[in-house]
Amino acid sequence: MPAYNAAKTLERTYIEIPTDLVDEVVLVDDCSTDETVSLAKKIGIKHIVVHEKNLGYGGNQKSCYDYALKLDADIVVMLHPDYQYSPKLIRSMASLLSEDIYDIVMGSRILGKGALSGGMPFYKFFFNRLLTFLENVIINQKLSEYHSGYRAYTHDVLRKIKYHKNSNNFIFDNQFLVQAHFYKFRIAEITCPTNYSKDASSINLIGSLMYGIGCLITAVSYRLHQLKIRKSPLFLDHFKIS
Ligand SMILES: Nc1nc2c(ncn2[C@@H]2O[C@H](COP(=O)(O)OP(=O)(O)OP(=O)(O)O)[C@@H](O)[C@H]2O)c(=O)[nH]1
Ligand SMILES: [Mg+2]
Repeated sequence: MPAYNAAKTLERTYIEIPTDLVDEVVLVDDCSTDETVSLAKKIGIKHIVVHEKNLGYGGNQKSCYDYALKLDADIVVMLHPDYQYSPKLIRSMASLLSEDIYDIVMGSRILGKGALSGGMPFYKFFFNRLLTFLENVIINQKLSEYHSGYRAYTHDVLRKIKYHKNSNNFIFDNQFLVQAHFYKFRIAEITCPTNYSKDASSINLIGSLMYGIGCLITAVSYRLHQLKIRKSPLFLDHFKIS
């Protein structure tokens, strides 16, 4: 769980995690100014990493995955601690990976009809659809959305993708997905309800704009790299000069 000021929703999220299936819960606190860390200790989360300064959503995930790899996890599920995504889907997501049908599972808010009724602001919905369309065309994929924060990865995916090269900001998730496509990992999507309650954290308008531009830059970088026109450090391992 990448956490930032998640005290209002952390416990609600944590108690819904299926503990019969999940071996370890890791929380990385990104220098929250609320009670996130003391609450995490109180409710019994064993693995807590605290950043001394705020690195951002991507920087937080880097620490999460480093820690998960140190624990030698087979399957790693990123779950936002703001109760935006239901922890009850972990079982379904993990089973697609454990059966070796897929390498990555995305919880998609766009498959199905729940995004707007779940409270997603209309402008986020609109740009989600537009960016998804453009990204699918540019990178030649067929995903229902690239912007969900509910994801499960196998150990191999986290070993292969050099995520430390990615941004420390929100664009991290998008870069990761395009890298996954580059390395030809098998990506599944399952439908997932979303909950934009007043307690859930949400990226602001400026952040959303920067994110949108970053998505397009990432997709175009991928295409240029693949065509061997311009190298991108995101995929550098695989760049071969012909
Ligand atoms: N905003 C923010 N969130 C962080 C940071 N580090 C970790 N997070 C966590 O990352 C999660 C995602 O942040 P949100 O602001 O909700 O962004 P989002 O869910 O991708 O976007 P929305 O769909 O608009 O909610 C939250 O659960 C935060 O607790 C940080 O530096 N800033
Ligand atoms: Mg959110």
